[in-house]
Amino acid sequence: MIAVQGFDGQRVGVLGLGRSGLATARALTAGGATPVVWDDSPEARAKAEAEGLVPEDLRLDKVLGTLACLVTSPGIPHLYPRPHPAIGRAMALGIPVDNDIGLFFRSLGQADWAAFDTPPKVIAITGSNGKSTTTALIAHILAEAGREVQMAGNIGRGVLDIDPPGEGGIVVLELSSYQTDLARALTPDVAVFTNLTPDHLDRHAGMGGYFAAKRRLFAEGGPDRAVIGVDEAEGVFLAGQLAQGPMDDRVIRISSGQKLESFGWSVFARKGFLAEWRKGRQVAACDLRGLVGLPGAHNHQNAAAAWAATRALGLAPRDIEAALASFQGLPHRSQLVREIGGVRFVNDSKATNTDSAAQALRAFPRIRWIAGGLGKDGGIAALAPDLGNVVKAYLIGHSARDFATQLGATPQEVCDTLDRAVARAAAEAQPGDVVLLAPAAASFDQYPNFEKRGEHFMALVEALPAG
Ligand code: UMA
Repeated sequence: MIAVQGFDGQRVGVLGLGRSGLATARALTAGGATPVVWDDSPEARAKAEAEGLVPEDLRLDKVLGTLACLVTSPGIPHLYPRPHPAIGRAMALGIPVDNDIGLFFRSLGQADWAAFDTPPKVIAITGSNGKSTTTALIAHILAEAGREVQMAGNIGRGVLDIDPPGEGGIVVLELSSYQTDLARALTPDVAVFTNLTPDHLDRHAGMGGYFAAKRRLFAEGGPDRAVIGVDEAEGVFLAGQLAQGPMDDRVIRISSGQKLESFGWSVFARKGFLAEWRKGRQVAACDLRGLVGLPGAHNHQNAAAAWAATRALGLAPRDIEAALASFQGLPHRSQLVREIGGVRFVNDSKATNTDSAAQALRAFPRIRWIAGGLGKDGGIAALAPDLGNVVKAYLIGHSARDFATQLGATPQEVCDTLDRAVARAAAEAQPGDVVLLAPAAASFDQYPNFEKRGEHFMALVEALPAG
């Protein structure tokens, strides 16, 4: 773990005792501070007590008044739609409010780094879509190249939970807008902005606040290199604002679809090929078609971001290319489960909304599409332009009949359960087809979460007879 520096002998509040909160409490103790912990859930408090932590109600002024700082968890609002009562009171009392990301950046550097030839580096990834895949891909490429690498942040591990990095070690952090919005220190060596589409707007009071939260990762004096997706207006603005001119190669522009040839440094993917350009000439290229862990244009953007970030750390194109080929993808995201007689079975259970389902539907040519669950507002109406590759839909869950109506002329069958949908799709699939679970709906009508739905799909596919 990273021992938190700067609070030795002081009391520090920790609000929220999930993954980030518990890791923060341990890291504060390791740094000589006394964590004063609170969670609104009695179960979470009991779990913390079992670890030897002593909850105190952080909503009370008499407790808040004893703190040097209040550290809050990303899932707890500090501004919008309204601050959690403890945070609102702390702000009114003038007590600094921070999060684990701020503590991490303030505590990472160690005196003994001065003796290292290669000090540790931090790569931080933010953006609306593709963050987790890009983070995992960067970590995979670095590990394959023999670097000591650790992954943390929004990808599921509290940042203070990692081991102190050694000589040449690299920390790859996925950062959500909840995390970048508040952190009082944000100083990665390389920062990546994948793309921007509306998300979490209630927490940021709209799109302006959402972009401002992500932009904090690139504040003046921030990263040595900024990798910026320029397929939306916000990315174009950010790249233009950070670069001193188009040839400034501290900014690496990336795109999926655009040719970016007249910049200091750029990496772009078009029609399944990746190209890297530097100062007006092409310096590397890579064929992305056939990469099993990275199907579809959205994954090619992730590949461009990971290529740029690892090139910024000095890796050679041939090493990156080899690692792209061995990347297996993340569970439940375009995950190839099995191929039987020329039919591929792909688990994209994470596609819980129409945006992510659309990306999956564009990624494969002939799709037997398993969809449904607890549909969102508007159902699948927004997917009408993306149904061209669907040979037939197999509909499950609460929304099966609504989705059937919205599909209109697309061949379809209401199967109700995943068991039946997998059996029917497998029986009807022809060589070259992809049986794709991309539900465009939440799982909660039939499963506790999307992971359990994806695991059930994988178990059903594994149980199918071979060829
Ligand atoms: N809590 C309160 N009061 C409240 C709200 C919550 O006390 O008003 C308590 C809950 O009872 C719970 C704790 O706060 O015990 C949960 O805190 P949290 O929601 O911040 O969850 P953590 O377990 O600390 O996980 C967080 C991130 N969660 C969120 O951002 C919601 C994890 O990202 C991250 O992996 C983890 O820190 C480690 O860094 C998850 C996520 O859903 C994957 N992220 C969102 C997303 O990807 O869309 C942003």
